[in-house]
Amino acid sequence: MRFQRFAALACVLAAASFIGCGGNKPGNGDEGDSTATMPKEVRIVKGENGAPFPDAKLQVLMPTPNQVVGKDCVMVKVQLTGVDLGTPTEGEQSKGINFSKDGQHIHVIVDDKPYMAMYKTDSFYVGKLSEGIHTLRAFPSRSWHESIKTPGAFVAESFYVKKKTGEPLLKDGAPLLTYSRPKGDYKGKDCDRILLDFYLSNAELGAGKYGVIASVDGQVKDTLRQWMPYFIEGLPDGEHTVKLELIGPDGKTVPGAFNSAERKIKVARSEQPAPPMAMPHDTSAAHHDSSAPKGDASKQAPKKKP
Ligand SMILES: [Cu+2]
Repeated sequence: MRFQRFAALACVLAAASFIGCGGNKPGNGDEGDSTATMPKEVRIVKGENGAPFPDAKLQVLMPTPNQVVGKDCVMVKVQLTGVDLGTPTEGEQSKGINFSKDGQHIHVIVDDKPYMAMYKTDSFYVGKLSEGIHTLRAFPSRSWHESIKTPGAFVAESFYVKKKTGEPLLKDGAPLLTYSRPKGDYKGKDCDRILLDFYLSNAELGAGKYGVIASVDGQVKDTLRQWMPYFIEGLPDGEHTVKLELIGPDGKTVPGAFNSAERKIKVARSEQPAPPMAMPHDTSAAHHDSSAPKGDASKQAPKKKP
């Protein structure tokens, strides 16, 4: 009874927003300096791969592939090895980019929505879903939201809510692009280098091979030919649309429900991330990446992020 009440509450809260890892690193008190340097040109620059997690392996225990979930409020359980959830990734403080003070987490994506951040392996409610088929994708992330690209760390599956209706959007062996970052709101110095990161399945990037076209506000900025993190620099304050599109060796968009994806993000240099010590743990909506409850959603309300 008690569990059900908690579960229902968590579900309502989770459903209220597909909230995500869009927070900001703790402020250091001098972010105001960056307002003086207004960006001149938007550009995408190559980043570097974070230290590997060679043993990372993710399995989704619930829902199982093609499971018909009896309730519209869906709970996800996973098993993750090779990555310690909730611990900082070494080097996060030195990168000068947004990171979650809650540490390493899993990006959980339902259908084509922005990801939600999962900090424990069980009892994670992904919200109230419509009847019929849905797609779940998940992969672990460093604390600065760079995906862990170890083979075996990515899961994509279909499941159903209440009724086994609808066609699967995932095709076995077909090239699949999974948009991860950027997402949400960026404030203060986090605005200067914004991580662009994606997951790729069944496709190899390279000259004469597949590519990912990255556009910002409708303008193509680059065709990315390496599967690695990039940074968007020079984005002026305001709302922006970032689009990633998988193209084949022929230059055409690869068919598939998820191979062209876009997100709106908000950049506000003048807004300061909340000071890290200003509020008790787990109540902030502003300064860290808690799109969702850390672990047991039945006990902790998710933090809303756009
Ligand atoms: Cu993240």
